[in-house]
Order: sequence, then structure tokens, then C-alpha cells
Amino acid sequence: MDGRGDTIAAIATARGEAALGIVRVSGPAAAQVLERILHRRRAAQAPRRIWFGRACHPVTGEPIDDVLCFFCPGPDTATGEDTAEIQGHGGPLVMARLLEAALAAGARPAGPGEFTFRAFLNGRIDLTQAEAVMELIGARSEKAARLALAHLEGGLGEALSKHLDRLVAASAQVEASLDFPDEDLPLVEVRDLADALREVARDLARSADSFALGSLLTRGAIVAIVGPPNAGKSSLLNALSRCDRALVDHEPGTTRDPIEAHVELGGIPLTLIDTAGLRPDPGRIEARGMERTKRAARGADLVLLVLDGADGDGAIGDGPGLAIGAGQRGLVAVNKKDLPGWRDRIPAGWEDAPRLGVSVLKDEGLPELVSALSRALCGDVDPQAAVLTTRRQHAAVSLALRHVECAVAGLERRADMELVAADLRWGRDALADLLGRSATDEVVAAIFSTFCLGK
Ligand SMILES: Nc1nc2c(ncn2[C@@H]2O[C@H](COP(=O)(O)OP(=O)(O)O)[C@@H](O)[C@H]2O)c(=O)[nH]1
Ligand SMILES: [Mg+2]
Repeated sequence: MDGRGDTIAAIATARGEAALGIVRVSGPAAAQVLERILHRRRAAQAPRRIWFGRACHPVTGEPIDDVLCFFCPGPDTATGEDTAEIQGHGGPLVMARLLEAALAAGARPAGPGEFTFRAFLNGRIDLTQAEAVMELIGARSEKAARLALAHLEGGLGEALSKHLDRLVAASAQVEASLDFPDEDLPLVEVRDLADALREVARDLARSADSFALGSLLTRGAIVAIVGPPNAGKSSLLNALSRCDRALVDHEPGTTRDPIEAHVELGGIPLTLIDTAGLRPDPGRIEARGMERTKRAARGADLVLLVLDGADGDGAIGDGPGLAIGAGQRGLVAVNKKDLPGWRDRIPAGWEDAPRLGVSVLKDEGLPELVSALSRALCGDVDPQAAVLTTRRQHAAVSLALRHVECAVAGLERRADMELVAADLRWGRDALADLLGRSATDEVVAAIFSTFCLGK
């Protein structure tokens, strides 16, 4: 993906039959490619205008399709280069032939992500924005899409640049003191510097923490629905997924194998897992189901405990104690609030978990339950803020944070300024890499290798 200066083309729309399909062209010969396919000499003369014409193979002259197309001169384009687009009928054969015509007219096939790669090389976007392109395309929920769009608009890059600028300023101060090795930096200055860096460290830590939310929004969360038999777990799965997914019956022990449903609740992509009920003396098969329940609960981001609030005599009880694991969140739904004997339950070990009374049967309290779920998973973090969404971002910010913390520790114990300067340099490098200002070819290649063709 190096040869800049040549012209690339690719089908930018999904494969298969569709009403429309688009061939995208970028590079210095974009206008010429259009002119040769459309047999018109006006692409470059009529930029930014949509025109209609018959596309033909530039060599054989064979007609291919009636198309809409336009030409935009660089550098004010998505890639920063001259670009053209040809919009035809979306059949796989038509699109393949349009692409073939573009190649015969002087373009070469684009590699995956090469359009975005050129946008990056031409300084139109930074690396966090490039990553956001695929995030937006792959977004599975409303919140994830909103977050990706904020990143695409440069929100994350901007926030990280601010951290970087502050590090650069602190670095400059330390480096300057290195020029006069005989003069120690005055104590006041050292204190101010340490204070400023502590603030940077706090902001970096906040950024690093936001990854938990970012990965949840982009990759989704797993919610295991657990509890005693007959509490209404399967009914709840069906209600939340708005689909008759799991068998519901008054006979306890109906559900044995875990049942999954993929839903979007409160803007978050969730995998809900309905499980076999937990009780003290299960039958043989039921016991095997319960093993699976415990496994599902261990692997979940959130464990949703459903209890039967009307099970007055406690025959079934609150189920054998199932603890909330480290790093997990818990939520309790005390179901069957529509029944006269209903009372609130506080299961042992779940005292700190949010608890709600609901009636799945009468569809009462379910919106509140969804809000509580979303709150428990996302906390109060503002999804519009600079939230990290990729492992690469998290690793880089964490690395920068570690170096800044070392620099602060160095200043506190009045270590050799050379050491402090080195830590600040490494911290800066980590953030600059993240933004793509000094990223190695391997890092850049790894990012663009995940792209789809034509993007
Ligand atoms: N009255 C009442 N019955 C419910 C409610 N939710 C579920 N049930 C009933 O409780 C029984 C067990 O429900 P099910 O979803 O199979 O429970 P599970 O064993 O926990 O999966 C069924 O007969 C449901 O119709 C509720 O909110 N109120
Ligand atoms: Mg069930």
C-alpha cells in the first residue's frame, strides 16, 4: 500500500444484488478515468457536479450501465486527492464490469482500507479517526455509533492532543534544564512541574478507565439471567428480546441449556443468557444445567438475579448463593409484583446491588429495569466524552500514564533530570504513536488491515 501517486479504484458498496452500487476512484488520474469510461471530456471542467451518462469499457467500447457520477478535485476531498465516484445498478456483474472499466482506464485495484490510508497519509485524519471509520461501519448499537461518530469528528484525537501538548510543554522545561547541568531547577519550579504532571496523569488515568465503557459499547456486554426455578427468568428473556425465545412454564426446571438472545437495550448491544434455575436438590440433568448456569454467570459482565417475590413460604427460596464476581456487576429483579403475596427480597451477598420490583407478566417495571441495567453497565460516564474504544488506544494511554507517573516520582525524589526527561519523552512517544504522528509502519499496517475493500 505504498505507491502514492497512482490512482486506485474499488467497489465501495456491499457485494450482492442491490438497487445501487458505487465504484470509487482516488488519485491524480481520477478525472481521466471518468472521462475515458463516460466518453466525455468534461469531468475536470465540471467538478462537484453530478452527471448522468452511459458507462462503456474504455478499450472495447462495450456499454456497461447508465450511471450517475461526479468528480471532486483534491485536496478538499475525503482522501485529500482527486476523487471520482460512479454510481450504477448494484448487481454483482455490473459492478465488476464498472470496476474493470475503471482499471482499464488507468486505475489499479485498491487494497483494503487504502482510501482511508491515503486520507491519513495526506493529513486529512489522524489514526484515531481512521479507527473510527471501521467502528462506525461495524457499530451494533446506537451508543456505539454515536461514539464512533464523535471519534470520526476528531473528538478523541483532540482530547489526546491536549494531553500531548501538556507533556511537550513539561518536557521542554525539563530538557531546558539539561542544558545547564550545573544549575539545579529551582524547587518552586520542580513543584509546579510535578503538579502539572500529576494533573496530566489524572486525566490520562480517566481516559484509560473509559476503555471499560468503550469496549462495552463497541463489543457489547453479556448479561446472565440467573435465579431459582420458576422466578420468571425465561419470561424476562422473552420480554426483553421481544421474542418468544425461551420456553415458559409453571413447572420448575423447564430451562436446562443456556439460551442466548442478542438485543440492543438502552443503546447497548447485549447478549442475554437465560439459564437453568438454581436450587438445592436438583435432579441429575438439572444439576448439569446448573453447572452451565454457573459457567454463564462467571463469564458475564452483569449477573441479573431474578427472584419470585410472591414465593412466600420460601420453598424455593433465593436459590443457592451465587456471588457477584470481581469486576462484575449485579442487579436484582424481584418478580411477580402483580401477585398479592409479593414482598421485597434482599438476597445474601447482593445487598449492594441495585434492586427493583417488577412484573414480567404484566409488563411492569421493565423500562426501569432496562435503565438500571444500562446504568450498572455504563456508570455515569458521558459517552460523548473522549472514550477509548480500541485495545491499541488503551495500551498507548496506559503506557503514557505509567511514564508520566514515573516522571512525577522522579521529580518528587529529585532524581537525575535526565531520567525525568526520558520518561516524559517515552510518554510523549506513546501518545504521538497513538495519533499516528510517529507510528511505525507495522502499527499503521495493522490498523488498516482490518478495513473492508473500498473504504
Ligand atoms: N403472576 C406472575 N407470573 C409470572 C410472572 N413472570 C413469570 N410468571 C410465571 O411464572 C412461571 C415460571 O416462568 P418462567 O419464565 O418459566 O420461569 P423460569 O423458570 O425462571 O424461567 C410461568 O408460569 C410464568 O407465566 C409475573 O410477573 N407474574
Ligand atoms: Mg426458564
